[in-house]
Amino acid sequence: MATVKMQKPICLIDNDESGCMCVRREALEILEEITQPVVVVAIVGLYRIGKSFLMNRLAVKNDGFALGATIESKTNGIWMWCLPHPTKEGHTLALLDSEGLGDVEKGDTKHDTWIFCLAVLLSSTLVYNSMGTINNDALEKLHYVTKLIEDVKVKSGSKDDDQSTEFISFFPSLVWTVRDFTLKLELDGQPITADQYLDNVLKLKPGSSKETEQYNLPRYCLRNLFSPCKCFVFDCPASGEKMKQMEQLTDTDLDPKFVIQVEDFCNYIFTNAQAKIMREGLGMTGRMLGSLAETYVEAISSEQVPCLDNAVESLSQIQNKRAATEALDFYEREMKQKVQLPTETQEHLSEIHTDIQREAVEIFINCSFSDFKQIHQLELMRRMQSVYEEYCRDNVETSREMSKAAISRVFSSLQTELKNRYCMQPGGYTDYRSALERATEQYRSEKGHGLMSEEVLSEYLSEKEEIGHIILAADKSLTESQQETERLKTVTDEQQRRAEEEQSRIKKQQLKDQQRTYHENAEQLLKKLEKEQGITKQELERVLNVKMKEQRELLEEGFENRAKKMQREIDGLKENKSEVTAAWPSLRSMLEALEEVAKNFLPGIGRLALAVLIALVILDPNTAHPELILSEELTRVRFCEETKQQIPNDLERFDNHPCVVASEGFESGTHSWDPDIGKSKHWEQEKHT
Ligand SMILES: Nc1nc2c(ncn2[C@@H]2O[C@H](COP(=O)(O)OP(=O)(O)OP(=O)(O)O)[C@@H](O)[C@H]2O)c(=O)[nH]1
Ligand SMILES: [Mg+2]
Repeated sequence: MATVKMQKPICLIDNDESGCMCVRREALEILEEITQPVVVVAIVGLYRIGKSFLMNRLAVKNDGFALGATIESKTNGIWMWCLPHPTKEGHTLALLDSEGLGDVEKGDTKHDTWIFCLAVLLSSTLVYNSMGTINNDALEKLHYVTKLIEDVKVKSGSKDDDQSTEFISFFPSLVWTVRDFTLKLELDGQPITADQYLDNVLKLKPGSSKETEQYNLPRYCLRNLFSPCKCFVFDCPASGEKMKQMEQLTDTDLDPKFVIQVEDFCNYIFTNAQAKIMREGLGMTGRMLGSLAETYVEAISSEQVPCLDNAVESLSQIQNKRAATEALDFYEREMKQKVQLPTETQEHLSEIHTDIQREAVEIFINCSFSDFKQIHQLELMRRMQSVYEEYCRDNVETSREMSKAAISRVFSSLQTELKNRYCMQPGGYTDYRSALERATEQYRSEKGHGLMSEEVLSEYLSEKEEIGHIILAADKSLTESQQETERLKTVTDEQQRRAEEEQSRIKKQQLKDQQRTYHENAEQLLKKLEKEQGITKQELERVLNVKMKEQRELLEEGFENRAKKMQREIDGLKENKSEVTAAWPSLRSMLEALEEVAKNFLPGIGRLALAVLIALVILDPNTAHPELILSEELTRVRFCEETKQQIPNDLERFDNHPCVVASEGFESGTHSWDPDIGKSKHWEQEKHT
């Protein structure tokens, strides 16, 4: 997986000559090269308060993002600097420095809102930079958050509903940095941390007057949308004169306290900022980040309301197409490199194909997401199958040609003898037969004619059958001829059997290959879906926790109505969570749907595929003995003596022996399952129908 090390930042998002927002081609080209997951850290905040300076520190540099010593805004649009992540191996750190908000000279609040929106939507960690203290003013200036909710939709078509629950899944975690912090971190005479300070500032004011509502709105939005919230406070970096040439200052010129605070901040970001994750847990690569930026900017510049769901969908289209192309390229490249035609057997070609196909499917599965109805996976399967079939045809053809060439070489002296009629004399038949057998033996002992060697030999020998009879008749008496004809029949039958066996093995193998193709795809898809279900559940759990924490705080602060309203969201989330678990059997129907389409180009899977469809044996949690721990998706069980779980003493539950009932419904077909027992020494399985 590739990363890049940019020497200096470049502009990612800017306005073109006509004033329209655009994504810079050079930046997209750089992102295109990054196939690693990216940790995207963006900074936003009012203009001229050291944002670019802080981002340079994250790049472990003094200069890079341009700083300005005048009152004029320095950074325009969004700038990008991609570097290998200093602590997370295999990750790229993408720093996004944004234009300062609220510059009265520019006076374009709409533009400011979009810059803010893009920083939020593209980043996995958002740094909000403010000056002095977190006062009401700083919070109110964060009205871009409220704007964001007005200007962006999660789902297309949704209008007035509270989308904050869905927003949380798309939103980055927030780090608040306060520069030139002048207050003492104390509350009621007790020292507090910067995080507690932020928590305190975000507390709501009781009451429902217009002013109070206005006061509460940004706080409520922040608490509701960003989780977790982290805060860092910084002292003033240096004296006034020095600050004018900050780019040239080394750490020794700066206030040591400030240096430590910056170091703490950087360490926190390096350790805690996570890679940007797409839905279903797929880590976003640089390439995907580029496509995402393009999609959002396109929506903004065509004055549409950016819709997060649509953006994700169009990103998944691009990404899945790309994943399928990459997987197919890999398959074609590897096959070209590893296959040498003709192969000695069909099995040999099949083994190479199976191994390469497994890796190709892996490439696709690892790089794709939200592949609706498995459209791209099926297309990849179809195209790989067609390439493979072409290899099979070429294999037969090449083997035919080589076998024919070998036959004319090996049998050439016999041909000359036949031409010169040497065999048409007494004893000629015996000579002819032994010459024929010798040549056949030599032909068989030579390797490299490929999988059609017996078939081609058979064809050749049956062509020669008639001449054999003529020689025989000329040489032997009638009785001897009859005896010999009978003996020859056995020899011919044997040869035919060999050729037929060869052909039937080829056909069987090709059929088996089709079933393997289906299985490989179905298995990898199933694993991915299992993983995604787990991630979806975790994400729901996380959002649920955020909401419950918020609800608790609302209750503590005396906002009972809001807390009640939040209960509805919480109930909805809980329902979603149980739906995810209950949706488990639907995975099976998804696999059946895959099979239904795959049958069109893999006719060999026929009904057999249904019969060997991976059985999802679901364990029944109501029957599990308390010492048995079931996996979340109810497909695995673990014995744990130390932890006797506190679970309801159900009537159906095993209480004597550590057992659990697993069930699966079948209507027809032969079914099999392989229990994976790991290193367990004691286990038993009983089948009841
Ligand atoms: N008071 C103060 N000034 C700072 C701090 N950090 C940087 N500066 C100075 O602030 C000026 C602007 O710094 P930048 O990093 O360019 O600020 P910015 O927020 O990126 O500015 P824009 O891109 O124009 O919005 C420079 O002269 C820095 O020396 C700080 O923590 N406190
Ligand atoms: Mg700047």
